[in-house]
Amino acid sequence: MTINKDRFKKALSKQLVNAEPRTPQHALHTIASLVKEFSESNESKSPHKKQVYYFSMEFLPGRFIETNLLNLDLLDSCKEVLETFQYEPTEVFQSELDAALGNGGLGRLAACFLDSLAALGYSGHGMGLRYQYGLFKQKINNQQQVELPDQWVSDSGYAWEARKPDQAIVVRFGGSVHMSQHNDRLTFHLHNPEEIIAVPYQIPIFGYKNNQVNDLTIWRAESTPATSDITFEAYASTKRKAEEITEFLYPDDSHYDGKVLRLRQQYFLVSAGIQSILVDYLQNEGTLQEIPSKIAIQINDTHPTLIIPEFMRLLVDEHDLSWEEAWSIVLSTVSYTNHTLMNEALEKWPVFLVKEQLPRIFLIIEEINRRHCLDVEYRGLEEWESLNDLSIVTDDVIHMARLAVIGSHTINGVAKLHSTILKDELLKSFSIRFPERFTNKTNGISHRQWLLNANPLLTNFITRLIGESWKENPVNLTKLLKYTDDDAVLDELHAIKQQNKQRLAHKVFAKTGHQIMEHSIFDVHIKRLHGYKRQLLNLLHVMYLWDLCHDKPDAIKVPRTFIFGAKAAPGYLYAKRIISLITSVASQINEDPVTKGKIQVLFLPNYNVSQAELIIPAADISEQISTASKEASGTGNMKMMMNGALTIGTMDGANIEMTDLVSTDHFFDFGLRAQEVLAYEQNGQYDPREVFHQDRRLQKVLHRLVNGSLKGDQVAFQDIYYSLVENGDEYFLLKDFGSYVQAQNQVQELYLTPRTWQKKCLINISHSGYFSSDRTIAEYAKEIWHL
Ligand code: BZD
Repeated sequence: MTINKDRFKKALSKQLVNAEPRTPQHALHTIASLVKEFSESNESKSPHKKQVYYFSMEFLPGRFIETNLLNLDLLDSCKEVLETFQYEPTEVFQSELDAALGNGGLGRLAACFLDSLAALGYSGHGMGLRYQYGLFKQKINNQQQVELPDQWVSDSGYAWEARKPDQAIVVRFGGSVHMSQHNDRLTFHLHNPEEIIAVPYQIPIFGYKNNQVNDLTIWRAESTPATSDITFEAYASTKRKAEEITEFLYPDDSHYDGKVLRLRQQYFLVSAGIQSILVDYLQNEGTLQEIPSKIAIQINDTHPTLIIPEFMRLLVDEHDLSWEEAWSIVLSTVSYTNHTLMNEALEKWPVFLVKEQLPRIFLIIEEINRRHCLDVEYRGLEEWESLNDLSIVTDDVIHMARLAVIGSHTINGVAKLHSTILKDELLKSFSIRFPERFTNKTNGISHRQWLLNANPLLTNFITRLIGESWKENPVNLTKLLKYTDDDAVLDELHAIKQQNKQRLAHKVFAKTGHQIMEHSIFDVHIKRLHGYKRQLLNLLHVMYLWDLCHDKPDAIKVPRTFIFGAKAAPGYLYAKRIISLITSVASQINEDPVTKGKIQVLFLPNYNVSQAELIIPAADISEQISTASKEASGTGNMKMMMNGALTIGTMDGANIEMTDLVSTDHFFDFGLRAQEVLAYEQNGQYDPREVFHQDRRLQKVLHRLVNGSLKGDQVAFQDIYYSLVENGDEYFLLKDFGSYVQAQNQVQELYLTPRTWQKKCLINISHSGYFSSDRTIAEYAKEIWHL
């Protein structure tokens, strides 16, 4: 789709000239309506192309306005018109609220994938839920996280969506299954189910200057219309029960919780999604048997795994295929991405819940499992230690990852290390049975959003040096390597970083009243708060520096600003306590005259995509310090690398692949290796008390948590102390503390030789093109979806 620039400018001018009210929000809606109008006349499912459907419980795109205008090549024209009518373009753009329909990395990855699918000209469609409330807004009151509802849809509606009531779908829960026999064939019917209407809302996704228009469909749950015989009270309760399905996003990114509402959300998504895909397909295309050559379905973690039995139900119960025929279609169409190895995050649904909510689906899962167990028994595979090890259904629970593996033709992890551990440890028996199914697809990020959009200064500079080609083919960033000894280039690179730091400092000052030291190292730790991500290790180092400011002030040779941004899951008490500790230490350090001009600590509340767009271009140091083996990939690491930060990190997730590209000379690595962590976990021989008793620095730092010298929640601080010293230090903070301090010293030393520092930044930028999600999507397209 090409929108003619002049036509767009004319149309926009015509609307803005008499716009009422003259608010930024109104201007935003005007622009979005025009873009949607232009795009709707062009959107079509290209009938000959294979269609990819990306099913995800979360999409975290943030704002669309600038991405869309950039992709449509209308950004400058739009700014021009806005200015003509005395609007401030940034104000208009920033009036868009973030669509925060995701928790963190997994949802953000889904958004980058949609962007890349369109940019590469594939027909890709997101399938998600339209939560009325997105991820909570975070406030800090008295050093505590407070969660507030996120009303991302304003009174005037959400600018980018279009409601499509004519394409609504009925989703059925509960009821009882009735079996009958017709000509040798068992048929299944659901009696008296609860019926809920799924209404799709479509959001256009534009390819980068290539006329491709894809879409993200988010489904909203609504009740069936009232019948004449239903009482007001009964109807009110039906309506409530329907609408609660898409009322809010579960705000936990790391812990499985068997809540019935979550199960209903998952089934609602997959049932509405796959039904609509089949309706669409059968209207326009060929036979059911041809589906695998026309459609690919990717499931983002196990959350949409019920698509496997739901797809079977539709093919067998509603389209009369035999079990074998149906299974072959499902298996050749669906593939599964795993995002975590952590046991507490693996979904296991109680049998009673699934039976009660989805009785027919439960029977199908049992049948899938029966056939799977028979197959294993028939093959006499010895590696299955017991039935418990192989069965989808054991005792009282359904193992969703097992169901996903058995019903998918391909299973991938999201970084090399992660995929290896997945294959050799977590799903070992399954990878022996289905070796050909397991593969790796290292994550990526949209360089359009995270470099072109977020960092225009750096973008223009790169383009001046190496031309435009890197925008379409980001691996061409390696062309920058010829400038690593060019003083003028390195000076300019430094100047750009400085301007981005000032931009952030102004924003922070306006919002919080904190004056950031603009010439300090901006040391950035932004991601969800979790024990394994080790924000606390960062803070222990900060507290150690605090002691140093008092004891040996000359040891701090370069001023440093530690910037944290993190939301904790509301039910994750330990994570919330760490936030309290960070904010407590921050307030005391920032007021201590001894630390003045040396160290500063900021906890920026309500970390989200829009904030990330400001923080990432300003980062000097990127903190990627998870306990090795725990972070599946990470994507913040890639964003900061692309924006010219240096990484301090463990050999975990995609960090390893970053060092493969730039070598450890251009990366501050430290800490236990994954195999060491796994070995300790198995042999139980790690004793944090040994480390504690040998390290005076640690003793001094940790003493503060229990001696009352920190203001705030003493119970919380003591609990943190015990988790580290007495309760086994699950995430090996004390063990890695020494080597982390050493690596941080190297950071400081390197910053004292600015030329070498800048050179390393340029080398990191040069190699970051590999981490564009265009590369990732090209790999999925070729090796998984066979587009
Ligand atoms: O997925 C994250 C991993 O922790 C990262 O290492 C990885 O880079 C990204 C993308 O692959 N996982 C999540 O973000 N997970 C969730 O957000 C989540 C949400 C709901 C339930 C469980 C997990």
